[in-house]
Amino acid sequence: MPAITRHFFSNILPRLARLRGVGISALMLLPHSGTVMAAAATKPPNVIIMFADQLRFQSCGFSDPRAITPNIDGLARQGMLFRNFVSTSPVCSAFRASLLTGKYASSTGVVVNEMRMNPNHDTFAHVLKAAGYRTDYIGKWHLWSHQAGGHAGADNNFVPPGPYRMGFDDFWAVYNFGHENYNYSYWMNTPEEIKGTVFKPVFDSNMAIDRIKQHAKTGDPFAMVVAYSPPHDPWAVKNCPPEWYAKFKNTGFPLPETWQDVPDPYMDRNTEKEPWLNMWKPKLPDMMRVYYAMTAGLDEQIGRVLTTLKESGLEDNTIVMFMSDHGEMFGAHGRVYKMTFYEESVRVPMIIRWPGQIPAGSVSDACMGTPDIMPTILGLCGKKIPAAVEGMDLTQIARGKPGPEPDFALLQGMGHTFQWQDGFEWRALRDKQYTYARYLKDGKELLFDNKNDPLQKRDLAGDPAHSEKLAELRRKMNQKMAAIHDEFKPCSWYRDHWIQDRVIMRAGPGDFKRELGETIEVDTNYGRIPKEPEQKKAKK
Ligand SMILES: [Ca+2]
Repeated sequence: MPAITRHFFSNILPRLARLRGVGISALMLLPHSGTVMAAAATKPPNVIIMFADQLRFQSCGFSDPRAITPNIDGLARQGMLFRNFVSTSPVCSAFRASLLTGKYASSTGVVVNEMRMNPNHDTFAHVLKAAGYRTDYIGKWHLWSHQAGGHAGADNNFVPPGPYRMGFDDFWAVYNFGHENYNYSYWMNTPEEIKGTVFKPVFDSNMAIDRIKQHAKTGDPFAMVVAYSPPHDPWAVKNCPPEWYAKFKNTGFPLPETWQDVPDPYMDRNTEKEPWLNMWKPKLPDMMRVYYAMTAGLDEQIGRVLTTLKESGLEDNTIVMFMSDHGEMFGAHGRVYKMTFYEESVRVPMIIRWPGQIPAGSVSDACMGTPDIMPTILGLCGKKIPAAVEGMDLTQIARGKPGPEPDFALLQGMGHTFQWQDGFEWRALRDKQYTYARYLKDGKELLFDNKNDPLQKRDLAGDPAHSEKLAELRRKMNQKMAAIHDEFKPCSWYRDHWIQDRVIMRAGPGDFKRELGETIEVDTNYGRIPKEPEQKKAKK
């Protein structure tokens, strides 16, 4: 363990214990650990959710022989791979809000990045906490912010203990922004910054490992999220582990087959032609090398967590999920980054492992999307799903049995990545064969046959032979949107109707109301930490 982390734990853990009013030794002897141990046979399963940031399905070892991800591949061999899983709103914050709540972005109100989530949702952490679980969150939160850009420091990163932690109340080591992997900060239970300089996934995994060991001692069931930062940009060589970069130094990364010299005009950033040709085009191959190196480095750290789980004797009774918040285009269709319905952006790995319960090495083609994760977690744990949840419980599918599954995944592009700029909104539907998409600004429709054209080279929307299919998918998408109160508005409409000072006040279905706890009044000044002069500068 690197020195910085040893130092970190010797300082932070006793401090945390004091905050909770108990010593470290008492933490391990909390009530009912004995009875839980005795009832090991019927013990509730633990849940560990590990997810990457920007890792597409197409760049994992099980899908690309160039990738080095033995631990992610191993998870897939030991569990179920959902090969049609899509990130419903492929951008950081929207994904995270859906993951926690089981709702669409149109119902969480987290339509663009860099806002503060409304606390009046019931998350899987709330449900499991009420059932006696310890709930831990480590890594990137991205659901607390008061401004777009310039968001370093406590005001946009320190989430005070309480309702805005959405039920993750036991261990909290979080940041909201930043993808510098060797120079970063975390916040725990005070506004004090905790700085780190080891490869960031090492920092995350060290904390996760420590928590697993503690949970193994107390015997309490736990649910833990580890939200890793790689392989998100910046893809500079200095931002990835040098030993892993060396492994990819001579690997070929040609431009994608759907590369185009003209950037996609529907893209929210990077649409200037000059840098597209003179910066992105020549640099993409080496950016991909860094991306694959970051992913390999991340995989190694995921492996350390899985090894600890095994050595702690908790492997058999722990549901492990691995996924990513969205993918990466890398030049396909004239685009970089995410925020679009194309395969490289929405398809991400989704693996669930639970030895003896989920058939090892199985593959599901269910049309699973982000809102289905939360109810599936609760279903696997045998817990009641709150009524406001919009996703589907895929427990039966995960157990390898016939069961209900969605006919298709609805995809929502609610706006710009983080600004209130109109013109980038789209909706799409993806079933086991087709992707149908529609832009808001001009009504342009696209249709791809993913089965026969997996790279989506041929848009069939204008093909008379597919006009019936187009109409059918259009109708299904409109029906689904109506059912969840998704009115498909321009991005600025959401700002004007749902949001106050980047704090979400309501969303498509109306005011938020908790089922499992007290609905609280939202104060936009709550938890703010004024900082001069940045505070003034930030006001747009
Ligand atoms: Ca992300």
